[in-house]
Amino acid sequence: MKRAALMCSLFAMLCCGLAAAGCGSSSEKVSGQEDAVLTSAPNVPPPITRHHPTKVVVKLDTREVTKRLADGVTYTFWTFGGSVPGKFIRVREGDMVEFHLSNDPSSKMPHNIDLHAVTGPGGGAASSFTAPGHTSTFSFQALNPGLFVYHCATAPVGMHVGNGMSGLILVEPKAGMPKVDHEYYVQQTEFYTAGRNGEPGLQPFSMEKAIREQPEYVVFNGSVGAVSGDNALKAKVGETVRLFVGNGGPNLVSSFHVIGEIFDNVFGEAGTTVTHNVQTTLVPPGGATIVEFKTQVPGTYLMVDHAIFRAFNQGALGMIKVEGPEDKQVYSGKQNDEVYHPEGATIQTLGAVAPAEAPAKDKAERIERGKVTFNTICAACHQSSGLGIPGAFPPLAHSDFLNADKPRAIGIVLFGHSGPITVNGAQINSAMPALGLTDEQAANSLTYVYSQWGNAGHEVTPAEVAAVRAQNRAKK
Ligand code: HEC
Ligand SMILES: [Cu+2]
Repeated sequence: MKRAALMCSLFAMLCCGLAAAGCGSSSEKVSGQEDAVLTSAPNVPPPITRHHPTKVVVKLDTREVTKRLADGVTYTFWTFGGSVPGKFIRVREGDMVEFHLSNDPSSKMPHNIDLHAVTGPGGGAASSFTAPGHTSTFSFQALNPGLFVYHCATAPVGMHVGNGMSGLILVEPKAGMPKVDHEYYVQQTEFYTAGRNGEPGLQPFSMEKAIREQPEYVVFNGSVGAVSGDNALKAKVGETVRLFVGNGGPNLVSSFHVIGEIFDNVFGEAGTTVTHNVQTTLVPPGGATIVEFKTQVPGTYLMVDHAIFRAFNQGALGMIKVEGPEDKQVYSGKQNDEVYHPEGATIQTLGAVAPAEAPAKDKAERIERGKVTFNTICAACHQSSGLGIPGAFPPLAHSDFLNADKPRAIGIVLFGHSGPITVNGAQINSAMPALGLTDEQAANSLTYVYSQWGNAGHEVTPAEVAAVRAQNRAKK
């Protein structure tokens, strides 16, 4: 907490003063080439010791992997490099970055990358759009120093980000960063599972909860407990700690706080202005911060989103274990390794579901309501025209597949579908997630779809949806 030497501004030595017309465009000569060292959270690649810009080759892949989200709960994460958050990338201001994005052949979805460190359209998104089994290459110069979020920007963007596709890239200033004893990578993200928090099993993504910004999980480094217990961050008394903190969102602003510590330095929004003696700092989705502190008192410090139900009920809780001699003057209380008792990794389930919407009274009302559901949920993939996107999302317009089998279509809307199907003569082998719709919503959206674009005009009733749901339950 005491102001140490590192307190003076990390980025203050930059060229970015008012008069620096050249700020952001590097006049230094780029020489040499190296491969970027990429690390998984909470690890950070080693500091850059070069005094000149170079060509840095970054090789990152996208993979869809099913892993633990919380105890007893699994999730199919879409990842950069196999885990959430994506690999940490570290370059120097002025570096020429040659980016190779590979999409694993086993992926169901195309992916791309938008790096907020890029100056150029889409942050690289269009240039890096990559089908499964392909690699895209593009280059950019890291003009501005700072800590930047990167994320996937493939439609539906919210779903790619919400499934875990975000990470951090640090562009070190020319003058480098002051040495600290520990650097760690912490990224907050939320997950919108169809099942309630703690509901066991493989949980599908809920587009509806994501649109309403009501996550079931808010976590650091990809899962509940990822930075706790044996995986806690570690430091010794008297050491300096720098946290590179990102927020992948997709929706929530983090009120980042370490219980029992005061940040000596905060590079707010990961820019160049340093603030001292900060308790809690805001990290917006798609934004980052750098915080630094010196430890003085041993114990376990909880890292939280101070929107506190997220910490104790949804998973936004990590630990920093500080070991070493006590300093009774700074803190004289009874020391205990468990200062706070988190109320458990998972989580109480409370009360009733939102009251059900009154059922549509006739087919016309069903179509009208179904249009709303379609446009808020289905159109992200199938497009509001119903034409889909060739190779990624099948058409619902004039769909022979849809019109041929009503119960099958109901099943797809309720439970999702993966694996090859043929729609109007074109094969598609992709995945539609289970969307967690109510019977009423499923009935209305399908009735709308059937009423449009030359389709068969069927009405789908909630009773028919309920029957498909019951049949599916019986099969299990
Ligand atoms: C996240 C993207 C996504 C969303 C959202 C989505 N779908 Fe799909 N849907 C797909 C994909 C991908 C397939 C093909 C699945 C496969 O290849 O096995 C598909 C297949 C289908 C099919 C069968 C194929 C066809 O063209 O007839 C129907 C019917 C369907 N979706 C209806 C809906 C409805 C209705 C909604 C909204 C309630 C919806 N989908 C929301 C991606 C999506
Ligand atoms: Cu993606």
